[in-house]
Amino acid sequence: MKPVFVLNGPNLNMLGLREPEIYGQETLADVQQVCEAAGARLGFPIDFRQTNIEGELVSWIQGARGVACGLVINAAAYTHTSVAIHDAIKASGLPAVEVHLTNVYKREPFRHKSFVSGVVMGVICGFGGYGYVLALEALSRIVIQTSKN
Ligand code: DHK
Repeated sequence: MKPVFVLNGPNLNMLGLREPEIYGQETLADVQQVCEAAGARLGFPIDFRQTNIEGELVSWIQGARGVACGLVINAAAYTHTSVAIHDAIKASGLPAVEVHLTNVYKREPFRHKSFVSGVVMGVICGFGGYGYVLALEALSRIVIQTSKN
């Protein structure tokens, strides 16, 4: 089985330290662990990455084409700004799920706009690291369905 790329954007390396009243106590290593456990259960390897650099995220999405079976992406702040990430997801031709730890719709209005939402299968937000597990479950259904067709 091809891996699922789980891609994380800027400042997510600071989870656990960063505004814990908003983002919680979970670290990115904790999130990686739950993703790997979910991947093992669902039957696909997880390639889990984080970067603070927009272009690196774009290159990783490009590199997923033909290599990964799908993408789970938390582009963090780039969600609200990046046409480049929007274009890269579209060009990848891969099923993708957008994830946010927090419910961005309960937060500042600038977080209500996403350049990612229009090019993914669906969006999960507000459930902390568990949202990544939900995204992987949704993705596995899509991948299984597509492989049957
Ligand atoms: C993470 C960020 O860093 C913010 O810039 C987004 C997202 C929300 C999250 O909830 O995971 O606005």
